Formats: sequence, structure tokens, C-alpha cells
Amino acid sequence: MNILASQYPAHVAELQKRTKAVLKRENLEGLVIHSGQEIKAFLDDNSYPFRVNPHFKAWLPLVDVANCWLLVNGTDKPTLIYYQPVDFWHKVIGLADDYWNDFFDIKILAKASEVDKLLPYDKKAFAYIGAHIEVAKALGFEHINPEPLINYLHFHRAYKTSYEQECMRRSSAIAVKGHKAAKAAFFDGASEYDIQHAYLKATQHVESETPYGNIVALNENTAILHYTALDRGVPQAHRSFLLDAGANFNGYASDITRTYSFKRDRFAELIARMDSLMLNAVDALKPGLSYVDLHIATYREIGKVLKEFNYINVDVDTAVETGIISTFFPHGLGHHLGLQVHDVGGFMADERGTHVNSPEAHAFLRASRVIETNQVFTVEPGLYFIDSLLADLKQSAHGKMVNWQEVDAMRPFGGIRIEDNIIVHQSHNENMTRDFDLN
Ligand SMILES: [Mn+2]
Repeated sequence: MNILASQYPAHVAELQKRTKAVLKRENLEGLVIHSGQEIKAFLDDNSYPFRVNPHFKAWLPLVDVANCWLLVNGTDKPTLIYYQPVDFWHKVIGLADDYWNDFFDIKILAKASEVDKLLPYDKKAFAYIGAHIEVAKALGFEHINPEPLINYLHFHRAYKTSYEQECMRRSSAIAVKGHKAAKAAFFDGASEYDIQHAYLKATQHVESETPYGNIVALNENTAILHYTALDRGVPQAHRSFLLDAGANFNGYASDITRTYSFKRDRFAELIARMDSLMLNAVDALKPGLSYVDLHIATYREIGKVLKEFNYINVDVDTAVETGIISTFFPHGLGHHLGLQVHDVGGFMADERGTHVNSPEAHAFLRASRVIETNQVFTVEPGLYFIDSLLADLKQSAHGKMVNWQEVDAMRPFGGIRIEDNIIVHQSHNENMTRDFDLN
């Protein structure tokens, strides 16, 4: 039996346990989880790429079929209402024999509009979980995505089952293949557009299957944090390359970033320094610590790098106190990873969903809860030369703390981000990204 098949029963048992507990707490009988519906563009008969409800794919590796439903109550065998229309226009996705089939009582739905025949008649004690509020109302649901219930599920989703961890290893392995192909394309002098296609080919993904829009950036574009344009032209010179790209396996995301310098230059030295800083941050990820503290410690370490490379002329304490490091590192250290690339529950103190604020000076941080075993994180420190942020700093009272000549020389290189995906175990961290030999 393969690994996934052997781990899947415990995964379902865990979801059943969580479902039972939250239904009891919320005084409900069951959840009705909708995979979703195709959404058409305005005045058009073409749909946007289908994105399945994460609460649906949490249960089973079915990510591409709209109009499916799950009925779960934590005790009985879950029911899967599987949409299989008679349709000669589109490919009908048949139900393949797979390891998860036996865990569901499967009912076939031929007409999406007739689902009500397969749903509970009296819906008062059932909660609808899904994106289509109007559909839920028309079906007669009163409880639609109840917040306390969603909070409970989101809080617990941070603890990945063995099955989920294995899916995430595979998702990392796929993305690593893409990163290696993209790196080779960069050193061959390819355009952003061609690098993107090298990545997609190596991962066997089409663009809509990646968990987020890939960031494929050359030269100055690497300083644009969420750059998703793809320049078709080959730039006059290749100086730097930043690739932030993940993959999907069974609905689980990887999220990996690498930065390269075309030559052995000062920028290459800065990348090497940021790489060792990044690996130190990964080592510091430990159960019981707050992710906020790890972020703040790394923020300070980036201050040291700025000093070592002579970008600033004040000591590290002053750099921290004045906040000038934020000009160079304007985002959070990382986030939870799982069914969604920025996985849910990162701000929750407990299963009621009590919010843990990030400190005001670090408002962009997406993870503020205590680190625990079986959680999966990204760790992604960055150091950038961003024109707009540098202009603000230059005009400010702290402008003289910067060695502008040194900084200006780096602008053509843009910036650096290095991001790995980590499972926190009791006694060690598992760096899924490096395990597949991506350096
Ligand atoms: Mn990320």
C-alpha cells in the first residue's frame, strides 16, 4: 500500500473528531460542505478558473470538480455527492478508483440543480460551508458559514496530519523541480515569460493550477514584492532573478522563493549572507515560541546585514529603534502553509478564534500564534532596494543613517527573498525544500 493510502484513514478520523466536537459545541447536527460552482465573467459565458472550497478539499483530494457536496457529522460515514453530468461539451471527470473512495458513501448527482433531493430535508440543524450564499439561502439553510464554527475548523487546521504532511512534501518536491528548471533558464539568458514556461513545464502544472500567481522577476523587478507581470522581452543584461513559485499536490500548496545573481558579485555575496540568515531563522523555529518573536529576532539580524554591507552607518540597536530596517525588509517573516498558501488560523490564540495582533511596527506579519508541533510554516526573510520606500526614508529625519552611494549601487539588482517550507516536529524541524536539494 502506498504511503498516502496508509495515512489517509487517520486523516479522516481526525477530521471526524474535529467535526464531532464543533457540532456538539455549536449545537448542530451536521455540515454540508459545497465544493463550489463555476463563476462566469460579467456578460460572458466563460468561467474563471475553478478554485475549490478549502473546507471541501480538506477531506479528500478532489480539487477540480464543481457542484460536489459533502455531508459530515463526525460519527457516520461521510456522504460525498459527486457531480457527474451527462455533457458532451465538456470533459466529465469520472470517479477514478482511489484509496479515499471507501471512506465515503458516494452518491452521483447528474443535474447540479437537483442537489436538494440528496441533502437533508430539514436544514435547521445543518450548517452550509461554502462560497455561494445565495445558493445556500435558496436551499433553505439558516446557518451559513457560522463564524464560531469556521474559527474552530481554522484553528485546528494548523495541525497537519501525517497524510497532510506527506502531501506537502510532494508539493514541495514538485515545486523544487520547477525551481531547478527556472534557474537553468535564467542562466541561459531567458526572458521572464520563458522562465515561467520552463517552470510550468517542469512542474507539469498549467498556470491556473499553481497555488498563487508565480513571481518571476528579473533585475529591478525583483524589488516589486508581488510582481506578477511576465516581461516577454529579454532584458539587455541579466543581473538578478527572483522566483517565488509553488506547486499543488492533492490541494496542498508549497511556496518557495529563491534569488540568484548572474555573476559572482556583491549581490551574490549578499544572497549568500541572506541564505545563512534564513537557515538560522529556520533553526530557531521551535515549539512553544511565538512566531512574532522569531520575526523580531530576524528583523534585528537583517539590521546586522545592513551594517556589515555598509548600507547603514548607525549601530544595529539604532536601526531597530528607528525602524529603518523596515525600508529594506517591509514584510513578515512567513506564514502558515497548507490547503491555502497563506493558510488560515495564523492569528488565532485559541479555537474560539481570539485574535493575536501582530505588533504595530510589524503589522504585515501573517503569523502571530504560538508555534507548535505539526504546524507548517514558510520562513522567508527578504532584503530589497525599493525606490519608493528608499525615497521616503531619504526625505525623513533618518535619511542620513543610510550610505546612499552603497545603496544606489544595489538598485539595479532589486532585492532578495529566500523562502523554505518547514514542518515543525517535536525534536527537529523538517525543511522540505532543502530535502529535495534546492540550495
Ligand atoms: Mn510565502
